[in-house]
Amino acid sequence: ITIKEIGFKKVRRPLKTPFKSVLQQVDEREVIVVSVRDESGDIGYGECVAFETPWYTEETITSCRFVLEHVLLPLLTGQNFQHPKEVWELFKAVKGNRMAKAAVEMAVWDLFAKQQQQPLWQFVGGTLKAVPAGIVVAADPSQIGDRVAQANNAGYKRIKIKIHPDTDPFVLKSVVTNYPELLFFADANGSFNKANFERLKEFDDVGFTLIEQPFGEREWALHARAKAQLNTKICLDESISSVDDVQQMIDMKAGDIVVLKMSRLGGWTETLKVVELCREHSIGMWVGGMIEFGVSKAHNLALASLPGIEYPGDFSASTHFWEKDIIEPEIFVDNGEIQLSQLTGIGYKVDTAHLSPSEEVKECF
Ligand code: OSB
Ligand code: MG
Repeated sequence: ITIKEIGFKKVRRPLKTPFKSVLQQVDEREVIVVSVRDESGDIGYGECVAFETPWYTEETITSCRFVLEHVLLPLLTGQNFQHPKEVWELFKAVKGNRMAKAAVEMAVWDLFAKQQQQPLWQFVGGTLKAVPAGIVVAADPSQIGDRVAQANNAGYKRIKIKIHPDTDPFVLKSVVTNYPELLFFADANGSFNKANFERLKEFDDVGFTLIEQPFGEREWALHARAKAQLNTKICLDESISSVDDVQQMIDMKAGDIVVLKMSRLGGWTETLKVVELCREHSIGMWVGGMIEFGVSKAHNLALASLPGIEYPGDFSASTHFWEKDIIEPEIFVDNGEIQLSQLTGIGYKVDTAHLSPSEEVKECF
C-alpha cells in the first residue's frame, strides 16, 4: 500500500474521577488520534497515548506531536509497503520516540487488516473471541473497599490495586480475602527501593497474583532479589520498553511476567517479537492500559486475543474513565468479558466529528 494521507486529531477529555497513583494524579487526558489513508480510501487508526509531562515515560504528547509531524510524516512520504512490519524498519532511522512511532505504526497495521478484509485480531494471529475484563483501582486507601465492591458488581474478573511503601498490607488483605473468586494484582509503580526491601515482603501474603514493578525501571538486581525471596510473582511494566529489556529480565531472572504496552514498545512489530520471546521462555504476559481511548483499547484487545496472553489485562469499559468514548459502538463489559469485534481492522468506527478539528493536520502526498 501507499499511504496517501495522514491526519492527527487531538482529543482532550476530563476523567470522571481522578486517577491517583504514587507517581501522579490524572484529572484530564489528552491523546492524538492518528489516521492513515491509502489510495483505496480505507482509513487505519492509531492513538498516541503519551502523557502531558514525562511522569510515566520520557515522551510527552507535545514531543510526540513534534516527532509525528516533523520527523515520521516526512519519512512516510512516498513509501510503498508490502507489509506493516516495514514501517518499523523505516523508523529505525529515528532514535527512541517509540510512543510516537507506535501511533503511526499501529494505524498502518489497522489499514492492512482492513485491506485484507480481516479483523485486526485475526490478522495478527489472535484466537480468543472474548477477553476477560480487568480494572485498576487508583484511589485513596479509604476508597479501596468501595471501589473493589463496585468493580466486582460490574463483573470485572481482575482488579489491580496501586500500592506504595506506606500502603497497609493488612487492609488490603482483608479486601482481597473478601473476594476469593477474583484475581488481584498490585502495582507499585517503582515506589520501593533497596532501603525498604523488607517492607515489600509484607505484601507477599496479601494474596496478590503478582506484584507489578516494585522497583525502578533499571533495577534489574533488586527485582531479581524480589523474585528469589517472594512467593508472589514479580511482573515488570515500566522496565519493559523493548525486546532487549525482556531478554535482560530473563537473563537476570528479574521477573516472571511482563506487561505488554504496545505504545511504549513502539507498536505491533516490536510487541509481536516480545510475545514470541516470552512464549519461548515461559514468561507470563498481559496487556496494560494507559488511561486510553477506544482506538488504543481496540488495538490492545486484538493483542489480548493472541495465544499465550494468559492474565487478564487493563480492560475497562469505554464509560469507565469518561462519559463518552471516541469509538462506535463503545466497549462494554458483559459477564466479565469484552467481545472482540467481527468487523475488519480495529473493528470500531472512530467518531471523528467529536474530535477537535481546529487541531487537525492533514498532509497529502
Ligand atoms: O502503571 O500500569 C500503570 C495508567 C497510566 C500510567 C501507568 C499505569 C496505568 C494503569 C492502567 O495502571 C490504567 C488503565 O488504563 O486501565
Ligand atoms: Mg503499571
